[in-house]
Amino acid sequence: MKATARAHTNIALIKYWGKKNQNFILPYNSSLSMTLDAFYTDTTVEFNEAFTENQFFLNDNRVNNEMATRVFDHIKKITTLLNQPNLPHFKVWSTNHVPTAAGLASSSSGFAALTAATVKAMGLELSKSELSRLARLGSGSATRSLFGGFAMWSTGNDLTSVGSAIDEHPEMDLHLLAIETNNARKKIPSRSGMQNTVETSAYYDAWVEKAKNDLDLMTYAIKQNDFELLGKVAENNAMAMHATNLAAVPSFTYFEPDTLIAMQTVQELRDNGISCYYTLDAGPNLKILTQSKNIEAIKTYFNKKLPKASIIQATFGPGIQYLS
Ligand code: 2P0
Repeated sequence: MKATARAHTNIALIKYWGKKNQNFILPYNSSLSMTLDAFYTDTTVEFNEAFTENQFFLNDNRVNNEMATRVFDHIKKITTLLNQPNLPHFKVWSTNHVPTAAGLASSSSGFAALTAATVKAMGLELSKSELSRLARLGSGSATRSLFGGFAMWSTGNDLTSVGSAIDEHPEMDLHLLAIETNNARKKIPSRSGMQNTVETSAYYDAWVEKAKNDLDLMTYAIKQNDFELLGKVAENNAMAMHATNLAAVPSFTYFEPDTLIAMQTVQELRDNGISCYYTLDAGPNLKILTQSKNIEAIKTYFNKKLPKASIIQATFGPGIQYLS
């Protein structure tokens, strides 16, 4: 009863920001993402009668904190929902191939890989959609990491709010450059940040309405293979999400001084005829969306403007994979 799964992280182009149900992790709005090749998590789960306790190892180190509790709770939820509540103790080994420098959250790849490895170790085979529903109970963004290319997570109820593939093998020439200007742990976790915004921001309802419209535009851009439209909609959607935070009580932001410099740098590049757009999540590091021909020019310009920043490149990654 042992299995290993690999899941890649994803970057949301239409953001998930706020839950209508916190127990079941049901979002107010549907979201859409790009799965990334450069960043992934490998997770092995083993159930064994010989084990006397549950254990979690992250990057080869035994972990015994609230992160381990979240992992154990997730496995217990899965075994209960799949009607096998009396399995033996288990061990989980997880390796994150998500460089800290990328400033990307590993909870999307982490809970997708954990879910797939747990179900396979139980000897069961579920569809990606069924796995996505279970992954959601661990972390919302994990729903999308079961799928490669462009993926979507629909709002709905416990059974219908799942991820799906929009295009697992997109033709679009699309690359992401993660600009790391700050590698400190984020001050406001996304879970509490989004909840505060739902409860107090005067702009929250407007955000939900806008996210719906942006999703339609983004789906159209993908179908038309229109990079310019995709970039514009992604950038505008990210800024709208961050605007809801500024209007929360108390107000908060993930922007740092270098975030604003990086945004200005993207604008300067555009003014110079180099097509690129940005998005950013619950942290200060900008992610640039661009196409092959512009990558070197963007790197060179950023090296001048923000010489201390490290830049990591990615493009489309695959959906869930089983390594054993
Ligand atoms: C996203 N983020 O769509 C958005 C954009 C951050 C900003 O999903 O509470 O770790 O575990 O469901 O998935 C980060 O939130 O939150 C996130 P939970 P999660 O990618």
